[in-house]
Amino acid sequence: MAYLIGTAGHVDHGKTTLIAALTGIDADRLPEEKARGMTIDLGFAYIELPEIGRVSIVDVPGHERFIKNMLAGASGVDVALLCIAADEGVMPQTREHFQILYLLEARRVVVALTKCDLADGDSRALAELDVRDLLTGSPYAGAPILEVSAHTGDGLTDLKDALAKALASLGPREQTQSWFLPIDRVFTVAGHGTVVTGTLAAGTIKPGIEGELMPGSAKVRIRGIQTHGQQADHAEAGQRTALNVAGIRKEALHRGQAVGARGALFETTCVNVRLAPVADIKHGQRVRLHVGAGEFLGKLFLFDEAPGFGQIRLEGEIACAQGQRAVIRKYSPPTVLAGAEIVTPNAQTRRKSDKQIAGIAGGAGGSAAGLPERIMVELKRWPTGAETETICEALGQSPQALGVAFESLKQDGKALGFAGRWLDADQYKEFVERIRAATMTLHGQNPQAAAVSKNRVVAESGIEWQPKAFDRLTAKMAEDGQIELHRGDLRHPNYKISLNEKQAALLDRTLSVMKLHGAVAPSMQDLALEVCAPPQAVSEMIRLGVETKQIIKVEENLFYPVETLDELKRKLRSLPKTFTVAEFRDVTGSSRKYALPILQYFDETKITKRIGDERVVIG
Ligand SMILES: Nc1nc2c(ncn2[C@@H]2O[C@H](COP(=O)(O)OP(=O)(O)OP(=O)(O)O)[C@@H](O)[C@H]2O)c(=O)[nH]1
Ligand SMILES: [Mg+2]
Repeated sequence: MAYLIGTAGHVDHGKTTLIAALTGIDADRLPEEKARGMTIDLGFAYIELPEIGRVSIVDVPGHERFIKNMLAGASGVDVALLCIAADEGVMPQTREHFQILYLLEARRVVVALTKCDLADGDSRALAELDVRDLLTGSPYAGAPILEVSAHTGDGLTDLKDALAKALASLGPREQTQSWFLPIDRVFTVAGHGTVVTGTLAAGTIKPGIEGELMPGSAKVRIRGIQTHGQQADHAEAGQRTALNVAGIRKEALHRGQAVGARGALFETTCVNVRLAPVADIKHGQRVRLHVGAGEFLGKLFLFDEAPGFGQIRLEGEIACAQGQRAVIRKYSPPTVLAGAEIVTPNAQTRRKSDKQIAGIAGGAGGSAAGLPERIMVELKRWPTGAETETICEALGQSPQALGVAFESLKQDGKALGFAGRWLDADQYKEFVERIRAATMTLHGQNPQAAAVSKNRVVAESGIEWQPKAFDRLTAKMAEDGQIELHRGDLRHPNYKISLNEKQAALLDRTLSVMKLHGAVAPSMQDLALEVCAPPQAVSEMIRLGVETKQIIKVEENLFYPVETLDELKRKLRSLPKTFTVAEFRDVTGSSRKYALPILQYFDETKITKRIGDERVVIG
């Protein structure tokens, strides 16, 4: 398990010095930082902790002018090391950083009361009271406070233990399938090419895989990975990670972009967010959205219909992931307005769209891990089934991102898809019943038809789907024996054509005469003469016989009663193992005119099989 510790605290409160004392690493890497004795941009280190192992550290600047850089490094922090100088106590950026950590959902806080060698007992006690006040009422109320001095080394061992304990108390990180890395630094290494660094925000990553860079939508290949300054065979979420990337020039890369697995990220200019306001927010106000390692300008709009949710329309393209945490600041002065969770990364700028609002509220549960559940919630809202695109839009996900979730729902039998149209299992059951009931009703309206047309079932059942989706649905029903397909028409399995007495008698007579003729089927005229009925009436009887499955059409104008064909099948058995049409003709006492179509029908129905000029019985 990989973890990230992030420093926080007011300028000059000893963050960088403390990290150096704990790890031996000077995180101030810029010449300007060394010259000014002040952190300007993010610094990185790592620490070995008992029973935890190696843990990444991000050191942030405390000066208010560099809050933007602090925000770039503060995402994904497992344990925040909040540094407060014992001789000064809580100061403005102590509060501001603390608020940001809370909004970005840092999981634990450990407070270091720094520079204790400079403060007497009273000042230390006063500072500690200050800190307790700050923590009270927050999720970090029970955070440990440790007195330390980077100069004398006092309290450092206890601090390490407290950090280890805080990390050990964390549950496993939420598992996500798709990796992505917000980029906070870009540089080149002689002989290696372009390197991007960041805190791996989700998933795991191995050398050799491909990723997508956003914004820019470029494909990149991960040539190599470094963590904690060493080559690594993989990196995990939470780790500071350096990726040696091929396929992209350094000039095309900058902080604020992100690289990730296909489908993990969205390139977007409009996001819907769940808001956690900490100040007054005005509808239409210009804001700074801090997501990943980037700061982006845009306008914030509030949804009247979905309180607690808003939309940010950005001034340019940004990269973000569904469920990602963000901070919103005022454009000027840049004070913190709210925390945010990206609920719809690729939102549409249609404020009043019902679909979108409901989708947002449905997505309030929030994380990528809950996608199947969120699809199920969404499906319930569409009594006639939802299109894949509708669900993607409502959840703010790409079809690729939802593919796995749909597949797992299908596997579990919770949802069914028919040519891009989805139903949950209960809806499907209801649809099956509606289609069966509609089919039965239509049978009743035309009792002598063997089947009813799909179009009429569509109209009768009110399931007005595209023909392709409806076909898939009825095909599945047929597979499960819930409906019968009859040359594209539908038939209820329990339906029996009802004939009146006269019809039944005429059909019986027709069948008897047909049977007498065996394989040598009479012409319609002859049959009519023998049955003593008009040819039209006999022809109608043959149609009814076919629909009731008592007569089989072997070819155009050639019909046999089922019993006659059964008899002919029996005759097949008296033939040699392989036999010719002539041999069949002779055994049935017919002529080629009848023998050949009958054998072809037997071939089709897998009773016989043709091998060259001969046949064998297979069925
Ligand atoms: N006496 C004493 N001085 C300290 C201690 N820790 C830090 N300092 C001094 O305080 C000053 C600021 O320390 P930094 O570590 O740069 O403070 P910082 O919080 O990283 O500052 P920014 O990154 O600019 O926000 C430096 O001159 C340090 O030498 C300490 O434990 N005791
Ligand atoms: Mg510093």
